[in-house]
Amino acid sequence: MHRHPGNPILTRADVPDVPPLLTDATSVFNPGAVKAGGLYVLLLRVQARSRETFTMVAESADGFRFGVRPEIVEFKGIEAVREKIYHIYDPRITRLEGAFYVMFAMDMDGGCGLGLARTEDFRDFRFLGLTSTDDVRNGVLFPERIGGAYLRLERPNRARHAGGPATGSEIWLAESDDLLRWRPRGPVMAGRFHYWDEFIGSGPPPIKTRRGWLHVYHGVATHFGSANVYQAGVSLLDLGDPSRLVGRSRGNILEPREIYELAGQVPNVVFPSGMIVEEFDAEGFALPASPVKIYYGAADTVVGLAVTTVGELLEAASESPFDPILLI
Ligand code: BMA
Repeated sequence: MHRHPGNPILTRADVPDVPPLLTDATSVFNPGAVKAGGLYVLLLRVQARSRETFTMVAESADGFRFGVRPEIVEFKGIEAVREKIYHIYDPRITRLEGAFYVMFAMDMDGGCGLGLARTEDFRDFRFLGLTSTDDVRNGVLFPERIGGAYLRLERPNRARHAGGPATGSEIWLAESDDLLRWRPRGPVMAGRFHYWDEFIGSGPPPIKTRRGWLHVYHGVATHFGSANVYQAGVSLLDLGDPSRLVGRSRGNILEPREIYELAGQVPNVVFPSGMIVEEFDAEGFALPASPVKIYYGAADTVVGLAVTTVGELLEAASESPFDPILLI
């Protein structure tokens, strides 16, 4: 991955005030991304000095100079959820059957849930429902039905860093008939303990290529004394049965190195959450030569952009793993 020279492409200074809820924003990070009507659109996770979390929309004609709209996204209908929702965050955007679906984490007393909203224009957002029953995060929808079912990757939260929030070391595939009720199908990949990706979670929604579903994920190394290090990696899932892992990068493809990744609210974090692939063939497969833009949160404080191509990601996903047993 190659960092954009203008990084970080969004900082708190780019976030307009939306009084009374948001003035002098603290941080902006972990954006969902999509290209819609020729414009690059980001859904931003913005934190205020109250540490309340807001979702805001940013737009750009070139993919790196973004303007943030001076409004807070309202997910209409979310008031139907009976439980108190503390935070809505880390939105992932999937274009599916002509609309945009946004899947996000919802922190509630019972743990983290996955909420789903739909929009056609990034102005009006309709909350469709809480789509999980267990503690789970990093839900990403596939952009089409496979074998008749809607599919998503999700990360059950069954572990915890010392003193940190619940996390997990397995990514699962789940299926649904209506996008609202999901059934787990089985594990897709597991963390590789002692190495870079001990705890894992999906990044942006998968991209269809002729070789399989290209899946960028984050991995957390927890074996350092004072910090957990969040990095990005890539794996490849079988086209017809995405529960089958067919490739995985041995090392990470992006790790905290720049000062804005090493220092901030949560140091040593790159967290990929949005990916835009520019070129597809007539049947909807991403072209190997296509440029790819990956938007990521850096140190839970700013937004970074890293670029590559589909071909480079496929190559990285074909590296041999350290141990075939770990390539489940
Ligand atoms: C994860 C999530 C992300 C966050 C990351 C680093 O568990 O909460 O939203 O960016 O930790 O703090």
